[in-house]
Amino acid sequence: MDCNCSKIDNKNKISDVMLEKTKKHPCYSVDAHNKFARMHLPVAPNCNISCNYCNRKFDCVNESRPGVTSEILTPKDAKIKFDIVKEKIGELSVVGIAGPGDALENWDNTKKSIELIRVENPDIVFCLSTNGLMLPRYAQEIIQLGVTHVTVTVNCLDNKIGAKIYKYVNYKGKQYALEVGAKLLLENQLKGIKLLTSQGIIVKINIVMLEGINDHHIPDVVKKMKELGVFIINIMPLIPAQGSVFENHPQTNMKELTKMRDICELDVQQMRHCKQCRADAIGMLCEDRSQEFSNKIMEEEVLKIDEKQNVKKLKVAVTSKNGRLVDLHYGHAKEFMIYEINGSNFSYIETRAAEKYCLGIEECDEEEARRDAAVNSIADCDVVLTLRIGDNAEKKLLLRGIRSVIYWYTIEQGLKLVQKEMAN
Ligand code: CLF
Ligand code: SF4
Repeated sequence: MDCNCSKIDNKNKISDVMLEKTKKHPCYSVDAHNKFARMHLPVAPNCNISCNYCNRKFDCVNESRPGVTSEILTPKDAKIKFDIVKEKIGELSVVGIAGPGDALENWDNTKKSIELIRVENPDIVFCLSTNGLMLPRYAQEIIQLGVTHVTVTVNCLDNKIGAKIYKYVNYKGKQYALEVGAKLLLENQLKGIKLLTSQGIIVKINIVMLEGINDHHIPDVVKKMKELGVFIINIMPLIPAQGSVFENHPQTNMKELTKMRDICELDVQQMRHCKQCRADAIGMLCEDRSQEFSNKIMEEEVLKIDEKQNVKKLKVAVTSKNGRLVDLHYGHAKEFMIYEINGSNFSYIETRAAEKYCLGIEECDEEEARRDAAVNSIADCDVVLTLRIGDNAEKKLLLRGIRSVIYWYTIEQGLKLVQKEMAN
């Protein structure tokens, strides 16, 4: 089947750049679905609404099939995983954030993850999926961030129907139940979608088809979405999730679903190749490779990379008066700030008391026991980063395998110097 991208009668103006990107998006372009791969980053664990078809033990049902919840990644780990996946899957064209909760309810993680990847990968298409509650709040930031494709789940336009689908909505610190919550959610969805489409963002609408609840109403939803200029509609079957309010609700009949898509196709093009994939799905839509990149395997991969780069973790004892600068003589230190350097990263671990042994004379000749106490307190360290140090103390440290690095300025810059010196 050909990609329909260029034939779409959207009211909003979609630029050629956006259409080109869309041709590489396996969900938005049927022609791309077996040529390009997508990768989901499971960085969004929290959700702000309660859908009756959802069991929080599973990934967000608005975009996924109920199953085992994906493991959460930090933005930094998501970037590492992306780098590894990109190296192994040449067809990778899209990075999406689709849960396991709501991408916008976890905005800081969503934003950070995309920022980290985008810097080095300007050609990647960024995509996210949301229930739409926070869209008016974040639409502008989404656009600025470089996200070009957004999926919003809109199940109805009617508050009474909404009350049968949503138990509550948490918004700005308050909880709104049933019809009131549904009204708020719907208003924000419509406002947010308009904000996106009017600025050329490509929007896909997911609708979960619920027998006897919203099925008769879906054509109206699609007509409204057409008016708002959405690009494509994905009517999804309900797969009742165990433990959810709808666990005994009938599964959507696939014949009825096809009929509904045929009816709605007259207004907006329909997605018919959705795989309801996991929040950590990786690969072509028809071939999920997420198991190849499970967290355990990723840890091993990272270890291999570290070994390859001969990266060794280093512990550094820093002498500082104010906790920001390396501005204290080793012999005057009453305590040491301990940092760990791991590859190009470093982190503060703790502050340790050290018995002060020098009374102010640079070539300190205080009694051995007090010097030994200071060395003992940092015996597990590889380096001392200090403003100055006497020869005797330096030798004593060296005998224990601890190198001294003399430096004056910020701790951060000093640690970078240690990294550099120890790498040579
Ligand atoms: Fe992921 Fe969703 Fe983006 Fe695709 S999935 S955030 S639009 S990159 Fe695709 Fe998976 Fe169906 Fe979603 S097959 S569930 S439609
Ligand atoms: Fe569950 Fe997704 Fe609904 Fe949130 S938006 S309650 S995660 S189905």
